[in-house]
Amino acid sequence: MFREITRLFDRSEIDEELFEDLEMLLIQADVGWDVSQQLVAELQQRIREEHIVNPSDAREVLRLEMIKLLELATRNRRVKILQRGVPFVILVTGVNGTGKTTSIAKLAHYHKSFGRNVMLAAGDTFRAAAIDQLTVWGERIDCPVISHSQGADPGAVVFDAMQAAHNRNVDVLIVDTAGRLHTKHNLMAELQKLRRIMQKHVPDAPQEVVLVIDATTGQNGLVQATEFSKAVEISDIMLSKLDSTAKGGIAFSIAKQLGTPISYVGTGEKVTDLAEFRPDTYVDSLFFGEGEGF
Ligand SMILES: Nc1nc2c(ncn2[C@@H]2O[C@H](COP(=O)(O)OP(=O)(O)OP(=O)(O)O)[C@@H](O)[C@H]2O)c(=O)[nH]1
Ligand SMILES: [Mg+2]
Repeated sequence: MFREITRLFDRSEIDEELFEDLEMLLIQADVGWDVSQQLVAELQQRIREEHIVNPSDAREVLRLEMIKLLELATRNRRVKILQRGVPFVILVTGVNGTGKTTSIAKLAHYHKSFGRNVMLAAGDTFRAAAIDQLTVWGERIDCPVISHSQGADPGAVVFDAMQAAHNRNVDVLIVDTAGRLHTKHNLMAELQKLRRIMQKHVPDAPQEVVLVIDATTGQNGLVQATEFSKAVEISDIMLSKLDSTAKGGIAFSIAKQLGTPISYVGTGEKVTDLAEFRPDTYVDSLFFGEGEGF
């Protein structure tokens, strides 16, 4: 999709058709109607004000405007301080199937690569398979997993995990949650309960709340993100399955509408398929297929 946008500027002059096609392509690439309009309007204005006549210069302006949009949200990123002896708790949320459990394994691997002591908590007690899946990941990446049986109270799992994290000098505790609580009220109540339990041990836990959004769900991902951010304060977004979509424009809607920083991207099913999100690398990879691994 973005390659087509790049090609759009391979013409001899800037004309009205360029803007019409650009808007259409942006919308098709999941950028969303509002943000697409905004980007086209900004581009037109700068072309006028800066007397730009060369289409390739116009493309560069668009590229910079898109980076700026993503950087606005990135600026909201909180500084994270990992203190020795205090578990840094990461709560991972999201609708079912978005890639939470896989992302937890990736985050665990990421933190382990810095030499941190990582532990996982199987807070998704809804299905036995969810607990097994996390356990298998734990074995694969050599990471202890605290779990109870299916149907157990996630609060009890988190309570045990917090205690175990303290006892075993864990630096990073990552908590899985169920994505299937159907009403927003239940979801809110559950996440708030987990937070209270964590805070009995660590007053500012969870220090990171990651919302996993499946990039292939397009604008629907934005709707989910809006709902979740009403239930719990999201600190970071993980955009998963970017390898499975040719679009990727959802990042711009998220940045604009939510202002929540996208911190990570998932680019495959392996633990190593995680990258830190960088606006410039992201835009370049969309436009030119560059920036391997972001
Ligand atoms: N291609 C690709 N697949 C991914 C990525 N992240 C997760 N997946 C796949 O998406 C599917 C769902 O992933 P899970 O981690 O089980 O998702 P979940 O949110 O924990 O799902 P539930 O526990 O059922 O709510 C699995 O088949 C994963 O391998 C990614 O970045 N790229
Ligand atoms: Mg899961």
